[in-house]
Amino acid sequence: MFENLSLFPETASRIASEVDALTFFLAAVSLFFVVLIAGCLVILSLRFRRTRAQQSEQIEGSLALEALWTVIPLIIVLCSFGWGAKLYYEMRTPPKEGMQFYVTGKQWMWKVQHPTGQREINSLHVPVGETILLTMTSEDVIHDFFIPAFRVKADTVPGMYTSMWFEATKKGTYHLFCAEYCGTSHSEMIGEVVVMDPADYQEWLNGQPAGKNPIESGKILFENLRCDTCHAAGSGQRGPDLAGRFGLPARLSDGQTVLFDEDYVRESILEPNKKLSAGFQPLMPTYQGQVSEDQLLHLIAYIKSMTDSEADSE
Ligand code: HEC
Ligand SMILES: [Cu+2]
Repeated sequence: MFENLSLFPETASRIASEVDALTFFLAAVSLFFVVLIAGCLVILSLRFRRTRAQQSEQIEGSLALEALWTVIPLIIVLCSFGWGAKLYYEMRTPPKEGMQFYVTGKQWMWKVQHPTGQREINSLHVPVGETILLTMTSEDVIHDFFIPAFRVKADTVPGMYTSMWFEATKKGTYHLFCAEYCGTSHSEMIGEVVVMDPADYQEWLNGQPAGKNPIESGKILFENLRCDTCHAAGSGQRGPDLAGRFGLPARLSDGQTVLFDEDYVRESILEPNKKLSAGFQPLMPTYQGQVSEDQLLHLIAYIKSMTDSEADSE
């Protein structure tokens, strides 16, 4: 009966209980001081009210007191900061290994693609106990992907990628919300996250039209768009070798270095001349308007998957 009335969302991911512990700590500290200060206020007002004509003793200065109410709050605040920073770092640093999902926000729906290629809209099926990595973007305006039961939430921003990760610990169906006002039907941009046994998840996947997985789709695009004419493996090509580059620094012609990540690949495809790769001419044509957000994600997935050994054997 109170299912929809709960004051607190369910706790269904590995990070959730840690987030809650910090929340409760902050709430407890606040409550303690609220009670202390309000209590003192009431008691002292009663005790020293005018009609009783009782005078309190004036304290002109006390080093001990000053030190005490400086040091104690300082320690509490530093503890909260340290704890919060540690947790934030943990939430913001995706593990290296995990199942890579892609999420695209669009007025007003969530589009999801599974590592094996299956797609769904406004729902996300995941196996319990696995690390789920989400690479997210938006096709129009800023949205925000929010799963309260997992205590995870991140903006999806047009023109760039954000990432998020979680590990679901409890089977069940949970709310998925858009938490950034994004237009008329923002309130309908909702969905559900279904956490299943790995075997059930596999069965669910088998029941969905699979198509190609993002890496395969990316490989085909890479050939169809003729990227391979300039980016074939080995040196001496018109364009730089892309294999084994992902996640490493890339040198630019103006001497700067940038991280070879999702955003850099995206920009290289849409605005190739904005950041020139060191030692190369601005020969690459722009693909602006020719590739969709989905296709960009696929190209990125493929470039990410290219390893040196694979390129050598080709
Ligand atoms: C006509 C040849 C040509 C084609 C076709 C081409 N590129 Fe390029 N690409 C280049 C050159 C030259 C550079 C280096 C200069 C620059 O940064 O613009 C480059 C740079 C890049 C970079 C940055 C690499 C680095 O080392 O910093 C990426 C990523 C990239 N291309 C991806 C693609 C993708 C994906 C396609 C197909 C959609 C493609 N390219 C099509 C010539 C090409
Ligand atoms: Cu939205």
